[in-house]
Amino acid sequence: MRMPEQSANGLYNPITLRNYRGFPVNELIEDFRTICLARAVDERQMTLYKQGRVYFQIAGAGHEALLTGVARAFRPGYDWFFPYYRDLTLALALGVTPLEVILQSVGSVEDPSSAGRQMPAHWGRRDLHIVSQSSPTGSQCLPAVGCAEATRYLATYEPGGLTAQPDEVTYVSLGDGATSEGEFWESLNTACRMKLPLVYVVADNGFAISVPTSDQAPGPISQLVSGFPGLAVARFDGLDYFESRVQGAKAVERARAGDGPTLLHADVTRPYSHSCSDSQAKYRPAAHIADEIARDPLARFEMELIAADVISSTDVAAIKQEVHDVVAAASVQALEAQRPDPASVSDHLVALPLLPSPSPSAEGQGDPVHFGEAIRRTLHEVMAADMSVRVFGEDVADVAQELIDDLDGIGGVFGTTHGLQRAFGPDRCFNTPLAEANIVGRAVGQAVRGLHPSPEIQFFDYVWPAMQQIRSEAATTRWRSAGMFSAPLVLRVAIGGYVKGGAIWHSQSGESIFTHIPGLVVLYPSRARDAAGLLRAAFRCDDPVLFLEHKALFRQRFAMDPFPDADYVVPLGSAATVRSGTDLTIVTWGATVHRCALAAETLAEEGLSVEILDLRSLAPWDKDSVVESVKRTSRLLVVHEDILTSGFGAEIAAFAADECFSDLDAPVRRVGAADTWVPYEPSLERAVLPQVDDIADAARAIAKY
Ligand SMILES: Cc1ncc(C[n+]2csc(CCOP(=O)(O)OP(=O)(O)O)c2C)c(N)n1
Repeated sequence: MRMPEQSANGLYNPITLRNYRGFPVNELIEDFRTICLARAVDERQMTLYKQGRVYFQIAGAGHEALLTGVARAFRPGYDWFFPYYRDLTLALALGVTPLEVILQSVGSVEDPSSAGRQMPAHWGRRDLHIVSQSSPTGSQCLPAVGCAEATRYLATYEPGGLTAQPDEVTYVSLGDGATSEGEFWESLNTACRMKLPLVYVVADNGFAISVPTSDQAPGPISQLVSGFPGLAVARFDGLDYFESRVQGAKAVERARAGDGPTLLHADVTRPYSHSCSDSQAKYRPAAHIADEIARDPLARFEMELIAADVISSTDVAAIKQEVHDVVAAASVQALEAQRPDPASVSDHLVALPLLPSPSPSAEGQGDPVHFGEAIRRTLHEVMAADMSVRVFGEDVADVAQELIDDLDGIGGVFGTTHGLQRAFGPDRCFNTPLAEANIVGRAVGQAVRGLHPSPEIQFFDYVWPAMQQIRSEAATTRWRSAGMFSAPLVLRVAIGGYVKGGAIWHSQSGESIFTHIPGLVVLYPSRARDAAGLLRAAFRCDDPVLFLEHKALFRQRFAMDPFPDADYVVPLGSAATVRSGTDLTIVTWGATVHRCALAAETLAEEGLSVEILDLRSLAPWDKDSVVESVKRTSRLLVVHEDILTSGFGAEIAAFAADECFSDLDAPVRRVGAADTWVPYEPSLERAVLPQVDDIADAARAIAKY
């Protein structure tokens, strides 16, 4: 072959336009260069780690041929990518530069993926559609499904002018070990049922840190998934660039054509230890490691290209020297690059909307409506105004679409979503599998694409399977990407006890577990007016909101209000004064607001004037109103339904100890549920959850102090 010409961007482009094995040789040489580049980045980062100049390192070696081959079928900035940490070569093939990779490793503020917040190999670039990555293995699969769903919805409805290419494909990758995660299986369920344009790449390097694949599962992943209807599955040698290219192209073509998802199971190697923190010599015989090194995909590709006269060994040497120089220069530049300002660590946690306090005249004039009805009406209102809002969860739809004219439908087990499917169609209000991670994870993927999903968790007691998606995906998206991505979603969850017939798995509280999550807004209304006003506020957030709906309030007369006017929007972090008083402040929220009001009436008869603040919003919460009230009353009682130990009341009490100490004439007290589970039998439940008498007794004790 003739010597390649060096193009302006430094790539070696052959003058000849011939193909080899059906592929243009210039692409083969470009991909060979990308593989060499990835290897050079790995090696440089290992050196930097040994020199103590980066703090973590994880290699992409062994996966390079697979990823260059597969990447060829995708279009950066057009398709969408949910990679994992071993995908260095994919990132480079899509357009991430070696400098950007090393900027993240050194923790520079110039790292475009996370501004120095995330460990190395956590990819993310908005312009290339590489969605910011988290670290939990497998959790990316569900947002990837949501992203693929969003493609379809956006291309069909173009809500608010937002659109998508109808033939976009979503890429998601994971290791063989990560396929053991439930989220992977929950994602396959929906990918197949909805025939989504998704390509799964399972890079099987035989190990999950030290655990061999055979210890993970009863068979290879391509065999395990073989029963999924509509899933195309291919197992192949991921060390073979050409085969990877063929399989990648087939999968992408299938997805683009609307024929559904494909799972590519590629056998690859891991010549280096799992990461810099691992030493594989402890669990892999030397001969085994040597064998992997001998099967190096870089060497194999190189030998084939030389043997086929696609490239000469002189070209190879020149390419290796060129990428070495590029990486060395990138390394020097990254080491000199600016580090983040420690004062910025809390930037990009949330971007709360500034909402003015509504005028009292906006509180509404009409007939009072129940708490649950206020939520139902607000959902109708929000969905009518904004096509990007979609409501989904277990039983939230009305009825099978073909029966919609014959039956009334259910619309949620509490009826709060009743009529949404009828009014807005099955693409906007629909049932999901009975799988909470699936519900929230798909919402995250849709939110990242600009939609404003509103997933529902039927009972707070069943939110736990979704915890990873709430905490590790939704709540971290903005922070971990330094504001490049956000995950605006309104997660509605029915919570609480004081309902006959509930028990340990239908009556628990636990809001403090969520107020402990930076990046999550937590709202907790206690009456119809606030339910509407806070739900409206929730949809104005560009961040995830946990909207807690107390089950015992849905049909209570005392929680009824006229449905407030559309401009009644409750500012986040603003408490409501339920009752003014001078002797004692009670801070509370949710179903204990009414119980505190009853206690206050009794106490008033005894001459004690109680002020009640309903926080309504727990993250953020209204510190100013608490300080202001305690200044006047000098006494503080915090009441909540959640168990006492580590309940949110502990946070308020600690805050008061710091900020209100000089104003207090008595110790701050708390009333909460006993530190046990909520039982079924009514007298047992009464013994656990705070009652009016408990509140009154605590108030008297503080007043007497
Ligand atoms: C949910 C979760 N559990 C544990 C870990 C720690 N961890 C990081 S990588 C890894 C092994 C993953 O192996 P595999 O999926 O096969 O990918 P590979 O590293 O081999 O490419 C583990 C256990 C994690 N990041 N997330």
